[in-house]
Amino acid sequence: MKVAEQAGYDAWLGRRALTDKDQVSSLTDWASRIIAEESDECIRTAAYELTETITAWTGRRPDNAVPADGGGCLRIGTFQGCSEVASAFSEVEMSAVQADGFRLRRAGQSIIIAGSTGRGVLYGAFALLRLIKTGERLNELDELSNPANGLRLINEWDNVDGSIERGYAGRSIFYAEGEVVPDLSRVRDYARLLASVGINGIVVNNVNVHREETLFLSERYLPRIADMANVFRAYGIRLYLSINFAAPIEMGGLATADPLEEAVRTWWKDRVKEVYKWIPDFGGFLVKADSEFRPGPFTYGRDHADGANMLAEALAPYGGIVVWRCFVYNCKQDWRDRKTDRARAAYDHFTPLDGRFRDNVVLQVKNGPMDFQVREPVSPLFGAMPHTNMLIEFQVTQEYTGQQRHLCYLVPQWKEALDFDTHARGEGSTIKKVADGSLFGRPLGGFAAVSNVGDDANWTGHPLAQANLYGYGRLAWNPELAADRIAEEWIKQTFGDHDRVIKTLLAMLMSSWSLYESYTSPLGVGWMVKPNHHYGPDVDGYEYSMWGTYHFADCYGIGVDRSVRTGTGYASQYHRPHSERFESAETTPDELLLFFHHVPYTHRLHSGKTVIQHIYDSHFEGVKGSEALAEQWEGLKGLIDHDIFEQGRSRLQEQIEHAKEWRDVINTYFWRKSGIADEHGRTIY
Ligand code: GCV
Repeated sequence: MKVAEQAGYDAWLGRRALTDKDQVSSLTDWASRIIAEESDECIRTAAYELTETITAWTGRRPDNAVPADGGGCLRIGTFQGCSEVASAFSEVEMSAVQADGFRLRRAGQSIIIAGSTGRGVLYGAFALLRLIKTGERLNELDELSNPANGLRLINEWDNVDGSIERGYAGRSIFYAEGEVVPDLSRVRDYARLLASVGINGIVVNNVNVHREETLFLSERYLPRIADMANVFRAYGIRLYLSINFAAPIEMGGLATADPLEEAVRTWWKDRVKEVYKWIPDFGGFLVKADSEFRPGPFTYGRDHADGANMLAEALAPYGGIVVWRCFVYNCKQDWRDRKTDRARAAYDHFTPLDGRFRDNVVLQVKNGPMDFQVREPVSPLFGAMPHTNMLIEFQVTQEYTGQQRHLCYLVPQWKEALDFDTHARGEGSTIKKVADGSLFGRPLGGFAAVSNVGDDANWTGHPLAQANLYGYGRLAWNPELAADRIAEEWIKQTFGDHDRVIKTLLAMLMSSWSLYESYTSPLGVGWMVKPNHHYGPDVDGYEYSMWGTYHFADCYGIGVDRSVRTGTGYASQYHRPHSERFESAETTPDELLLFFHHVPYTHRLHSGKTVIQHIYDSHFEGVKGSEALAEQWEGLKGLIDHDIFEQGRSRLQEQIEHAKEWRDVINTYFWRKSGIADEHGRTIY
């Protein structure tokens, strides 16, 4: 069977025939004609998507004849390009639609999808299909939707040899054996998925740019990368590239990559010119510099602003941007040193540079100060650089959250970060307002996330991990959406409208993040994973954790003291009241206690339990919870696709076995380490 015909490939865009007869007959009223008169590429794509889906749903292919007798139709277009569209709205209504936004309206027998750009129309088309598929009635349809965030980016960590760094769903869909894949149809299907949730930019190669991908900026690769850009353009998505800061040396043969050196600046300008020759709407560069051994401006005594601004200057004439990552830390921490703190690094490096970045530079900051752990506080950098553009970076691929073998729906985690109030401009200074640029009045901002797809037929390995990709896009468009609403939308579109299926999957998804946390990472401690691949329990295993520097567990206690009074001082990087709250163990929330404080195992939590008892109990509860997930899934037998059912079943069985391993490894370690019984005098084992 071809991959595109296999279970899960259609994801949430499946085009099974609709079963609700009323819905089909209401569709045939207006959807039997689709009128799209403009030649804009995204509008053509929108018309195509609507036509194909409605044909599959109703069994009748819509035509494009203008209705003569006041009959209904589906009319799509922009206010400027289509007078029939414009005449359905007042001036005020039209001006409320921003660049990527859209309006959907019922007008008599017809439905109108309107935007101020073709891309907006495309998003409107996908939104209309979503409404129908989730069972909304369209009689009173009148909806305005603008994205909260200008940049809604997805980052691929794919390498040209076909591997994917932190990929858990097969090989790359973009590259194989050193080339862009000859057949781009799967890339096109990915573009559909992304556009359907509003993604408008894709970085198509790993931030760790190796020798071969450095040459993506050359004619060796640009023609095929331009082919990919063409595919994405039809879906309103601009293509970006990760670059190697040392490219002037490695590719250009220069003796230096010093950003202040004229020859280097000229070299970048020439390369940028070449890229735009091939890809006229190229988005820009993503840069990981002076981080985890990647080259950067530090080698030349320059700073991040010098490096970013040099590239920004080269891109500015073409409307390109530089996305500069803030993931920097000292990998070789000395275990005797309890003051150097990885959590501090991004803030310490970047805040002194506030105001120095050009307007077409945007800093990409991971949601937490460390690295996508199952539980971290938010990065304090978000409230600390009012004169700098910023993107929030999430990790959809589940590196530290079960690697798509365990179920972990991450939208609740992301929501918690986005709703966090930095207090940078008083109460209400939430991170979502920093990211969208509104808090500090910044011209650029938005979301970026590391993708979780590979060439597995169902894209994400675990069939339920698709919900994270879907949820990321929906949240980037509208961070106000509730996590359960997003999950329900996804379930209905992917699995249909069977009540038991919806309720069961919703309950499974919504409980999964805290469940995963319960047996892997007690009280914010994190990092207790096997080295390099980061899967499975190993308390001292993480490759940069020299003698436990990531949790400092000894026979007296556990946790990292990040207070100002006695620790690393990290707590002070937050505005008040958080800096005060995190300063003391008494006022730090339980789930972050060990992130901020080193406490004895007998320390009593707000929950009333001691730390050691919490570790012990939560690991047992985690196993029970995993067993419960598998039972819930069993109840879906016969109600969902057989292959998907079997895929889910085997992942959930694996989750139970691994949760047991986590329980036994972690509890045994701490029982031995602490040498104490639990609070009831029982031996902990
Ligand atoms: C792409 C973590 C991951 C790396 C990743 C890095 C980053 O360290 O383990 O695989 O590199 O984050 O975000 O740059």
